[in-house]
Amino acid sequence: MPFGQLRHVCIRCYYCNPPQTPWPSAVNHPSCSCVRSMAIHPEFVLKPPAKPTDLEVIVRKDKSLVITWRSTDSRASLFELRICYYPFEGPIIRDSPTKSSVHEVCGAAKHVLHPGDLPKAQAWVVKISLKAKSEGGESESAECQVTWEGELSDEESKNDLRERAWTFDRQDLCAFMESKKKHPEVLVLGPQHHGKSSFVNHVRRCLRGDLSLNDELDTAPAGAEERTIEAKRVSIEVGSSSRMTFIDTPAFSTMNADTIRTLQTLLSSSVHDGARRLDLARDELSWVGAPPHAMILVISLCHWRDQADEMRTYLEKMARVLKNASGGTVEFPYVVAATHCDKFLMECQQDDPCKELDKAVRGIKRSALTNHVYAIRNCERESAGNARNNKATFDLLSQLLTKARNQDTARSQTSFVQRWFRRGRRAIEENRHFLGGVGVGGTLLAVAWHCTNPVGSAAVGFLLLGA
Ligand SMILES: Nc1nc2c(ncn2[C@@H]2O[C@H](COP(=O)(O)OP(=O)(O)OP(=O)(O)O)[C@@H](O)[C@H]2O)c(=O)[nH]1
Ligand SMILES: [Mg+2]
Repeated sequence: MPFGQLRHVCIRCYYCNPPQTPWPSAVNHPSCSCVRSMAIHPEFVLKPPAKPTDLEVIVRKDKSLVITWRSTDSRASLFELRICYYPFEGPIIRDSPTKSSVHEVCGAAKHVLHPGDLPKAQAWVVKISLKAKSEGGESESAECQVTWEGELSDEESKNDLRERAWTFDRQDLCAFMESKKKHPEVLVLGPQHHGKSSFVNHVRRCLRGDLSLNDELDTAPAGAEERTIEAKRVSIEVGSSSRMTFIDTPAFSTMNADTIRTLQTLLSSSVHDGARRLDLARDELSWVGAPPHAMILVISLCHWRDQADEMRTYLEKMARVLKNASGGTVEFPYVVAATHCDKFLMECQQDDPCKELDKAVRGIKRSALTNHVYAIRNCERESAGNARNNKATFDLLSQLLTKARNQDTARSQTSFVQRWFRRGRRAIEENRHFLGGVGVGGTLLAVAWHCTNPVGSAAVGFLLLGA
């Protein structure tokens, strides 16, 4: 009998024609005469089974798919699995996939190999739909989608990274060194578990042109505990003579008055290795040592998608502090690394993941008050390289150094020293007749102390004046 049709059964007889699900007790009539009474039992109209739930896909390294689901309907005896492949950057037209296949499955899982005629190294959007089947017909279809970016072979990846690192060294690092006479120091900052330490590890692999390098910093899956609890400097050799230092910091999870003060301190003073959040919060650090040259703000695209309002407020406050660093005297150079690009694409269920990624990046640009936002996948050790990701990483670094070259983040310190120097000189001029007996050495000592330590200088000034 075709699925979905009404079945004619004896209205009274349960025993001679037992249904798959129990009938109401009123019809359990053992003493019927099957020959006489045939009717349509309303409860026995065959219905399609319920839609399968918890449809999940895992993409393995070889791009085969492990698809699992659950069915709560015992009538579902068979499942129809349809898998369609669409190109990542083309328009997704539902009815015309590049490749599609249909599988009939009895259990609740299926391992599907990547189609032999589709290049594995290319980026694909894969749509999966699943229907349960029974005598009563087909269920509604459960759907899910996975997306991944293209991959480079180990050799291609190495060559691409080394070429980019060489260009970066020759153009951006050299120009920076010429202008500042120092190796660049970059602060890496952002909320908890957004991938700050992973970003430093990733940049190190990219700058060294080797994705098989070990992690320099500890990272961990998101949990309640924060991973990085003290600032750590990682110095990365670029080419044969250049180097760049990245300073990984403990998370800045919220932007309240305290964290804003700590951030202001970080942007106006040097950060020493091992500094914990409490050390960073001490205001007197503000005027000691030169601050970093620039900052990379790390924001996860998945957090941006899931906690949009919270992230928007966070970025707006952060941008305000950065644009008014060192008491409003410095516009601190920064760019944004929008991490977890791979996870964002993999989990995207919209028809055009590429467009969704663009939309997220545009949103981050608006809130972070900069156009310099780069969608990045932090490459883990031994992971496959990707041309778009390599380009985004080096574009970010190049843009950062260009901004840093054109800004003096220590300007407020310079003006602070200059201010004290001017005051000291005025004091000397005004009290020249007292200072005559102390000599030039004493005067210089007083001025030097004056510049670095206001309390000490006041004491020496007092002594000198008294002498
Ligand atoms: N898929 C994916 N995972 C990432 C990416 N970046 C980081 N992760 C993972 O996210 C988790 C947190 O990364 P961390 O680098 O420890 O993050 P963090 O911001 O330094 O964390 P705290 O120091 O605790 O604030 C780790 O499991 C990383 O492997 C990325 O771009 N893609
Ligand atoms: Mg960390």
